[in-house]
Amino acid sequence: MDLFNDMPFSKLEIVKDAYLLKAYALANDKVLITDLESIISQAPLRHMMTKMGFTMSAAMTNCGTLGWLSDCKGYRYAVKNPLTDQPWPLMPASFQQLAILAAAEAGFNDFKPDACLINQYRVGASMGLHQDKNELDIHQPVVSVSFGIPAIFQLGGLTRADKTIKIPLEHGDVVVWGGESRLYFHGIAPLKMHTHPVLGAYRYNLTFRKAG
Ligand code: MD6
Ligand code: FE
Repeated sequence: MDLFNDMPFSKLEIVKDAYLLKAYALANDKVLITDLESIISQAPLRHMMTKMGFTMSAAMTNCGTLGWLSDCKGYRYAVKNPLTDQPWPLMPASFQQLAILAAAEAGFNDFKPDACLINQYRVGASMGLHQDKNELDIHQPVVSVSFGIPAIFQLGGLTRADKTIKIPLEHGDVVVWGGESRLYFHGIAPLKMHTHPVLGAYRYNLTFRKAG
């Protein structure tokens, strides 16, 4: 599979060290979606609880060596899916290749993702402003892939009070960020009603990380 760079995409530096690779995953969306459906069938999506006892509006699952979890004990990575007591599904080759090539496209040349968090949003679902800081090595970037209906990504700064910029994300878009922007607050605004021809009224986001 060397198809990733065969279709046109554009690269935009949103803020320092954060890149939008517009339509980067479009060339391979069929195989990526097939692999996504296989993961979801092995490790079903579920709504996790926050430490404060709220139910998250995005449903989540994982693949890779480590999976991200949230419950009454807080946020962490774990090698097993607590719902099945099994390891998370393997990270498919299609996912690994996309994440590594996208990271390199943004200048991060030795990205070694061991965790892929999968978020599923229905219309109206959102994700509040947060920082990704549960990973051991924050020198590694995060690669984020969007499929399905569009969303508005909010990107702020190092404090929650910093102003955010709004970045529309559509099916096939990839965001890569690390370096100076790695700990910036970010979130997803409530999704508006749309329908995607393959995925229906849902958005899927894959975030790849080196967690362990
Ligand atoms: C989302 N993304 O796009 C949520 N985190 O649905 C994230 O929380 C995220 O896109 C770190 C890096 C990139 C992201
Ligand atoms: Fe995040």
